[in-house]
Amino acid sequence: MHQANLITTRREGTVLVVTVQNPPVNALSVNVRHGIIEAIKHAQNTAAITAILLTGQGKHFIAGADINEFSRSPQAPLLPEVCDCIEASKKPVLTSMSGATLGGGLEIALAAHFRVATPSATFGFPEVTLGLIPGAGGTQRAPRLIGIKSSLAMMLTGKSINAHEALSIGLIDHLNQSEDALSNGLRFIQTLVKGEINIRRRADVKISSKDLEKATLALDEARQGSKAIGTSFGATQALIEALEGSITLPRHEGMARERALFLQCLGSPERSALVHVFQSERKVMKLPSEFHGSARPINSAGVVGGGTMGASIAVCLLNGGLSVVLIEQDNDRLETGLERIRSILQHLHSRGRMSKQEHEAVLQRLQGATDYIALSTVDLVIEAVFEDIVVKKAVFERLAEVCNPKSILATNTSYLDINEISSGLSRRSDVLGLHFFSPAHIMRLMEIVVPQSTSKDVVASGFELARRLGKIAVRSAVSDGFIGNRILANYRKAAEYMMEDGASPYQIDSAVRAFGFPMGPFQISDLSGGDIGWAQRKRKAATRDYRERYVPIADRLCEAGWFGQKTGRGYYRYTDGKRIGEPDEDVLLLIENVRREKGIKPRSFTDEEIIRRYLAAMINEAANVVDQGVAERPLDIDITMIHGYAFPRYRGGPMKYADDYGLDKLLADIREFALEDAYFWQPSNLLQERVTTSGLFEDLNN
Ligand code: 3H9
Repeated sequence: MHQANLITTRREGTVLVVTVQNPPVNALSVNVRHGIIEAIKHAQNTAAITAILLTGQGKHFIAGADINEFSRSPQAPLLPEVCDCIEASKKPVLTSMSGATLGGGLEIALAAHFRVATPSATFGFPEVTLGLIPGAGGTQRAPRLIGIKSSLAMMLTGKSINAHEALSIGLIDHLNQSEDALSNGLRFIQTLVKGEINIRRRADVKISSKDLEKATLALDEARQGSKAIGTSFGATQALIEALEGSITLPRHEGMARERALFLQCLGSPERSALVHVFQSERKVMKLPSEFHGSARPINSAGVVGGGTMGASIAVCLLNGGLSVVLIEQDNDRLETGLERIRSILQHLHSRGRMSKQEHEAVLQRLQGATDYIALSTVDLVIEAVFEDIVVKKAVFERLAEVCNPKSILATNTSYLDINEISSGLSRRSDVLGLHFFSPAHIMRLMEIVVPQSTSKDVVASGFELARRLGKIAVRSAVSDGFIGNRILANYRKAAEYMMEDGASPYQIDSAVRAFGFPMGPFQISDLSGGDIGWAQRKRKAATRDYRERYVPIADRLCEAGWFGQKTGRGYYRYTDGKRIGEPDEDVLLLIENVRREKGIKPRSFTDEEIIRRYLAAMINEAANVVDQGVAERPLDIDITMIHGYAFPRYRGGPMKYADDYGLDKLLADIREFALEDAYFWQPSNLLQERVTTSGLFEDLNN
């Protein structure tokens, strides 16, 4: 659309209808801001216009400031000016909203004199999720309309509320029955035109002393709560400070404070990281145009294997509206698998995540069978049996025989070579990896693993399925551990090397948590069970490169039967079934023994060095993964590590973090570590190339 057309105006009697039309979400880019001011000014100067109706074309009213403008220098008119202009209008301004009204969009609505909405409308201040605070008067106008408590609740969480909630807290004046925002707005505005209602400006509202007391209390509570989050969430602190200004400062000073805090957040690394993640989450889901329109319809699915993973994959598919057949080897296993699925569904229902009707409908769509023939009509099969190539190959041979020729045959393997699994099949082009993360019905990440021979429509179908299941899908080529587990294997090794060299597992976990991960690597190992990795290490022992340093500590724990939480002992001791472990002297002794046997003289590590090594190992392997075409772009790594491995979102993912840290500094770190172990610390070719050409990983994202 031509820039000049981002705002249209037309007359309906004496009402000026101003429509924002800036698809896809009517973001407030500079020409929109300019157009709104022009329209408001025009209305002031035209005697025949008695009121202004502001609305949005398409699904959403306005989804906020234009995120793409944050990295450029701001261009006038700025949003605060637009809001002030609306508020100061001598003729009543009404916003009529449908779909999403977010961030700056809601600030526009707050500046207007009246607000009406359709039943589907939602409202929110998501700024904090982007490392920002409302920067166009939201923190000053919202408390004057809905009070500090509701403002805090909306702004601190960034979550949207629906139209009914908005009406109940006084955010909107009227909730219409129909979805036609324009007609609704015109109907409401007639009452204004007739002069039955006076203009109400938020600026004129004074907060009473009783409200002031309550507000101060609410802010204090928020301040206590935000301490737990840590200083990295600068936006949270700034938000509380700005809201405080709405009760302690004269309005113009409150506005000035908000602006200063907004600009401070705008320039922060957290803001840049969070916007990078927002945009990357959308980019990973986009397939090149040659894939468009080719997805096969998927309405029914089979899941082979009713273990923990198979059951939670089945729940995902059922929740996505598919009918599901679970396949198990015999009736007992089948009943156990079905029971697992039913119990997850029951849990979701009892937690209010699923209504009674939905729960009943989902159960209707679930079936079980022990004969593969039950899969003959399904559109998709996901194999989730034991991680053993021989077993998986046998399953796929059977699937190729019984499934209809249009069906997609997927494996949920997390490590195995899918080219090998499908080798010898007559229909290799139908085979795809759909790697869910555990628990599949909760974790949003899904790696879509594409073997060489897979057809385009099968890949497109994988992405379409992910969209339907509400997943974030990342495309990966076949590789040992694909994107995520391959990188994980490397930084886990770095953690083990540090443990053997002198850092305790408790110090490493604590340093990793302080960086922003919810758990350290040894806590995770205890949670997932040490036996899984043990079995894998035994399988790989024969093919391990002799130059690779091997730390036997994990094996020793397993030999003692200490598999982690499930056995009450692992790296930590879990007394009385507690899920938070205590450091264990016996484990420290065991580590000491290993060091003594190997003649390692323990040395101390600072937390800073632990993080430097942990992340260098992560980023270096991630660069290899991009270099070898396993991940398409650095941003695919960022999204995988954030959604699958809890890399702190506000740091933008490992590749974004590396760009911010300095790639030359990172390479220097790796070269320094290589002096001790040149085999492990081989700098990635891609990293070296980026440093030589003074490029960033970010440059490879587009
Ligand atoms: C703010 O307002 C600050 C102010 O307080 C102060 C200023 C002074 N800008 O999500 P979708 C794009 S901070 C630019 O897939 P859905 C998005 O990238 C802002 N582009 O659709 C995608 O592009 P593409 C506060 C935006 O239907 C396309 O729209 N606002 C923006 O699933 C479709 O997006 C927010 O944080 C934007 N603001 O969900 C709102 N928003 O097609 C963020 C979206 O090229 N937005 N795009 O991939 C959302 O939450 C969702 O997009 C929304 C629609 C719910 C609106």
